[in-house]
Amino acid sequence: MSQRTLVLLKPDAVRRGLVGEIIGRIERKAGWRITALELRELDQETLEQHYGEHRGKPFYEPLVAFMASGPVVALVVEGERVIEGVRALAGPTDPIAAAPGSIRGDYGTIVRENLIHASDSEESAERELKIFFPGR
Ligand code: 3AN
Repeated sequence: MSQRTLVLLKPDAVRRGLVGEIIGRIERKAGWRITALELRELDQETLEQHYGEHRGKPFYEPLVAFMASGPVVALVVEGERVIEGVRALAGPTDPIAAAPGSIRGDYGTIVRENLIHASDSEESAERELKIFFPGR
């Protein structure tokens, strides 16, 4: 089942020079394709749309501030079961609990600064792709 997903390489990944490493892992999965890619700073409106479900949670304000602290790399990735697959490459939210071999498990220590966002379902992917790549 070919799908599309939204991937964001967060400001920590860009600052730490891990963009190539992370994109390389995605590119090396057989048959997946990057169909859009952009380095950009996220404004408050985009972040509020993207993280709206977390509004009111204690980590929301610091999360939005972190995501606005520097450029991110936004990508559209297409391919077989890519939604589940990029989530598996990323590992769980808490990088300390993430298995070595996953992106978060290999490079992260802090829950907020966990390097990568990837849509978690077909519904989320559709919603998030409209926010970041309207018209695609
Ligand atoms: P995931 O990105 O693994 O799907 P979500 O959607 O639950 O995780 O959370 C979105 C982002 O919010 C996470 N990637 C992380 O940066 C941040 N976050 C989630 N839970 C916490 C927490 N308990 N403390 C600090 N930041 C958090």
